[in-house]
Amino acid sequence: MLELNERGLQHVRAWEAAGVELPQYDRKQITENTRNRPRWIHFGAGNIFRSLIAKAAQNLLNQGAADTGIIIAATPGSETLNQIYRPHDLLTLAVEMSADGTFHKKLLASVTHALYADPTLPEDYAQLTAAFENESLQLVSFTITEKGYSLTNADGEYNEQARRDFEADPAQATHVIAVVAALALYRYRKGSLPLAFVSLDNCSRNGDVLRASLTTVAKQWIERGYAESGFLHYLEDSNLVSFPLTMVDKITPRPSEIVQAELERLGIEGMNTSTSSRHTYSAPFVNAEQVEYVVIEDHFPAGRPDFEAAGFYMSNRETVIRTETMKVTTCLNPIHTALAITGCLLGYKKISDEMRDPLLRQLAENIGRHEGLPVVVDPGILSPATFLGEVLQERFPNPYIPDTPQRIAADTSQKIGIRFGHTLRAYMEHPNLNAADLVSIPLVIAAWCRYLQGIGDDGQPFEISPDPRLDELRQRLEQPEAIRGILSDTSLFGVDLQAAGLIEKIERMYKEMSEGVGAVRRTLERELNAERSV
Ligand code: CS2
Repeated sequence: MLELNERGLQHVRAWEAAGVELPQYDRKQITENTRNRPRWIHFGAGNIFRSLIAKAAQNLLNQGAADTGIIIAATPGSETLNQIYRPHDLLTLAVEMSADGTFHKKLLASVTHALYADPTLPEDYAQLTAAFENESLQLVSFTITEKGYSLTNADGEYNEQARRDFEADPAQATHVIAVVAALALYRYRKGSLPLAFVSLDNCSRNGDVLRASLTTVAKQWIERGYAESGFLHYLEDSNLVSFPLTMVDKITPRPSEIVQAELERLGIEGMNTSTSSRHTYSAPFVNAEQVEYVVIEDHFPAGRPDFEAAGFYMSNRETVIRTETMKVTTCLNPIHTALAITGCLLGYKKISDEMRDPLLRQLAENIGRHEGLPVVVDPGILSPATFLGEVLQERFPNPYIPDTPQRIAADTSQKIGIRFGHTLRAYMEHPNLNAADLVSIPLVIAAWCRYLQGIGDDGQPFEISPDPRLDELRQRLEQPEAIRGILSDTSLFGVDLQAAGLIEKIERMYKEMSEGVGAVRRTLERELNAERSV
C-alpha cells in the first residue's frame, strides 16, 4: 500500500507505477529555505487553494523558478490543518480530469509549513509572526470564499465576531480579517515593510474588498488605542502595501467518491473524505478540471514569484477588472448558480447531467448567450464568446468532473448579487435594452426563493446547502407576501429589482413554481418557450 506522507514518498517507483507525478525538488531544502526566507503565506488552504495555487507553486519549484514553498495559516479553531494536512506531512494528491476521462495525478509538496494564527499555540504563533516580520515576505494570499471578507451582518451592522475583535487586543482576534490585521501590525511595527495582500476569491474587485475590510479593522483598533495611526497610513500607502485584483478560474468540486475509489484501486491508502463542522468537504486528495485561468494585477511592492512561469497572466488593474467581470458576472458563475439552484430543485446530483437536460441547457444558454453576452465586458486578453463557448460546450458538460449543484448552491445569498447584479444594472442603464424584458435571470431569482422552501419539485424535502443568511431568509419566507420583502432587499441582489421593473414578474414566477409537484419544471418550460417564440 502507498501512504501519503514523508515516509511513503520514499517509494518513488511505486508512486510512478501508480501514474503519480512526483515533486522534482529537494523538499527538505525547500522547507529550510522557507523557514529562513518565507515569501508566501496563504489563508484558506482548502480545495481551490490546493488544486490551483499549491499546484502552481509546485510547478515553479519543479522548474527551479522558485526556491521556497508556501506557509499555510489558519484561524484559531479551523480544522483543516489538523485534519487534512498534518496527518499527511502537508502533502496533497491533486487529480485533474480531462474531457477524455484521463486522470492526471500529481503529488504536491509545495506547502512546507502549516501554522495556526492562535496565540494559545505559542510555537505556531511565534513562527507566523516571525514570518510577517521577515523582510523576505512578498505576499499573503487568500481563498476564504466571498463571505470570509465580511465584517457585517444582513442589516449592515458589524457582526458579533467582528465586534468582539474590535474590542480586544489584536492578538486575541478570531475573524480571519482581524487575525491578518493583527499579523500585519507586526510587519508595520518592524519598520513598515512592504507586502502584497492577494485575494483569490470570486468577489468583484476582490482586492478592494480585502483592503476595505482590513482597513476597517485597523481603524477600529486605532480608535481604541490598540494600534497607532501610522498603521492605517501604512495599509493605505500603495508603495508599501498592495491589494492586487485577481481573477481565478478552475472548477474544483468536492472530493469525489469516484476519484477516491480510483486512488484506492491504485493502492493509495487513507483517502477518506471528511466534513468539517463548517460544512467544508475535504480529503487528502483534491479533484478538479484541467482548464484554469488566473489573471493578476501586477502590483507587488515586495516583489513576487515568477507567476508567468506558472501560466498566470500578469496584467494591469483595468484588464483584471474586465476579465473578472466577464467570468464572474456573465460567462461562468451566473450560469453555475442557475444550474445549482434549478439542479437542487429538480433532483440533480451532477452539473454534467443537468447539461444533458434540454430545458436546463436552454436556461444555461439563455443566461450566458441571450441575456449575458449583449452587455458583457470584453477584457481583450480573452474573448468572452470563446470563453463562454468553452464553458457551455466543454467544461460544464464534462462527465468526468464530479461537480454538484449542491456545492455551488452554498452561500447563494453572498453570490447572487455579484453574479446577476452587473447584468441587471447594465440593462437598466442601457439606452436600447430593458431589464423588464429579461426572462432567464428573473427565473433564477424566483427559483432561488423557491429553493429556500427546501422542498424539491417532486414534493420531497431536500437538504439546503449552508448559507450564512439561511435562517433569516427562511424565517422571512414563512410570512405571507414575504417574497416582496426579500425581492426588495438590495443587500441580496445588488440592485433595486423594483426599479428594474422585475418584482412583479419574479413574484409571479415564484408563485407559479410553488404550485405543487412539477411546478418548477412547468414554469421553466413555459417561460423559456415563451421567450424563444418572442
Ligand atoms: C462556483 C465556483 O462555488 C461556486 O459558486 O460557481 O466555485 C466555480 O466553480 C469557480 O468560480 C470556477 O472558477
